[in-house]
Amino acid sequence: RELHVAVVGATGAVGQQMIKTLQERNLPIGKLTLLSSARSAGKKVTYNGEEIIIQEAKPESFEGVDIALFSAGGSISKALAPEAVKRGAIVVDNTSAFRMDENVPLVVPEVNEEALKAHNGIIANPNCSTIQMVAALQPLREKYGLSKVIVSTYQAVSGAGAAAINELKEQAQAILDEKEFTPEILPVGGDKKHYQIAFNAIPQIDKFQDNGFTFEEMKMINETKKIMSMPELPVAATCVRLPVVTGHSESVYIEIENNDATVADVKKLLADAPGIVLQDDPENQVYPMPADCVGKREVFVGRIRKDLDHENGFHMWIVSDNLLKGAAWNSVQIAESLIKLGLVK
Ligand code: 11C
Repeated sequence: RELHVAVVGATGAVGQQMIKTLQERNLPIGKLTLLSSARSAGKKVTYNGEEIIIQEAKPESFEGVDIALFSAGGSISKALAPEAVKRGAIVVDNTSAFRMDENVPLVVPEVNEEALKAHNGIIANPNCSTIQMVAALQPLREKYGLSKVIVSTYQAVSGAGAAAINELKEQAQAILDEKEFTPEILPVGGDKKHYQIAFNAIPQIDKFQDNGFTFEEMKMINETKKIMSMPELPVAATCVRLPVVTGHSESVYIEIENNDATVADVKKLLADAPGIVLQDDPENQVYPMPADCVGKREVFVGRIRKDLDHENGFHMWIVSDNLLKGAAWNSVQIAESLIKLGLVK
């Protein structure tokens, strides 16, 4: 049967990619409802040649909706996701509001699609930097076992939303024009200080926690353990914002349990893994870069090498479009998995 799908946060950086991804994929959509905060309501979006007016999201907006994709910020998800579920919708939520709730599956289909079967109406889409990392680590974990993960990220400004993209562009232009400017958004809209992002690197994404890690770093740590069902896995993260518009990059060090695996074995495994593209040919200077990943749904892996001191240690470089696999595409992929598994009534 044809489904009624809603997108909440339709005007945001992720919401726009959700609409585009729905258009590109073959979900049986009979009706698409586009919702947003009151501020953006009234705008028009063209979907499959038809003009749709974005409406303000309210509890009643979800009457008759089968699947609701939320990406309008944690407070809107907290207020409206339960309302959507009450009205019979399955919610795929792209905010951090419900991710660590034990009744909510946190899903990357290549890793833990089966977890969808235990859903109670809400499914959480993980943080973008977590998704691309676990998608690449899962095949290694399955074949060789995984005993440690240390990641440093190089994250794009679009992860912080459309306003942060504008901030980067305006600052870059101001610097080229030798004009003054005042940083207003990055590293975090809600924090006390704001810093220049153009021609800079900021080692803070989201707010600091009491343990000295930022919330983004804690998301990578806690979400990785939950998605992989490995609560004891040692994971450490350092998250850095770069003046890149789209495409998160990650330098990842892992230790595996098996000590016979060669670099060639790891490359072959990743080259054959679902959703992964191996781009690894140092002789010809082939490796993933964010500029090449924009608009692509896959996770790109390269620079695979064995640690020089630890025989079970490997280093790699993982890049993906943070708005697609990191957000919109993973959410739509979850919707596709729900349909495939017969979980949409
Ligand atoms: C960033 N990873 O790049 C963040 C954006 O928890 O879904 C995603 C925030 C989230 O700023």
